[in-house]
Amino acid sequence: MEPMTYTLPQAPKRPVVLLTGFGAFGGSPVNPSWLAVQALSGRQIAGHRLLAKQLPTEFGQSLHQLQRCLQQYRPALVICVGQASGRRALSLERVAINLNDAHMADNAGKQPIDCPVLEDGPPAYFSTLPLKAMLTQMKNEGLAAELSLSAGSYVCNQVFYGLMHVLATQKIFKCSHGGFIHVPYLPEQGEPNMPLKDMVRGLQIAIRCALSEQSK
Ligand code: PCA
Repeated sequence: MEPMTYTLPQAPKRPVVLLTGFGAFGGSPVNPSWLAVQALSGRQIAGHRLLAKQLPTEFGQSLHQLQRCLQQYRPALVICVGQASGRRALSLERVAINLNDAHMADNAGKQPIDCPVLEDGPPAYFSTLPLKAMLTQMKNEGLAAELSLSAGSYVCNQVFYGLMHVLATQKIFKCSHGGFIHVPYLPEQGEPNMPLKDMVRGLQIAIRCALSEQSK
């Protein structure tokens, strides 16, 4: 007689929080945005599984890879993270603009000047993260944090704009929220800077806060 085979009922998959960071660029050997999100990959917060993906610092490719991740994981929450030299605080970005205007070539040698991210896209999108609540909680925890009105016009803004466009226009993401956070340099990269552990702590606060607002 054939042995009976039992299949265990599949545990329901946990909803995903997608975190992205960028690969190194501009001559620096590291990018703190990747180190910070990587440190959180695989952890769980409020019943969600955190998943970190690295995007290349390249116009076009970065957005294609993000779009592929969005389709594959259908995250409930997306926080894209990038490095911003010159900033001394975790910068909670409010607005993504439909403009690529690169002050230097990206890692593939491309330097778009005054081009839209998306032909016929709206001029801008707002973050759908609860930025003010996140800011308050980060400050209460003793972290340097600020709201920012511009994510620039380089690869980070392009990814931020592309993310918000997908979330705004695709039905499957109508309950998903997303946005962008810039982190300062690490101490070994120069001034001003922030230790990696503070970046990681700030992101954990951001995720917890966004998930608790979403569940209201
Ligand atoms: N910072 C750049 C691109 C990649 C990154 O980490 C930016 O602010 O556009």
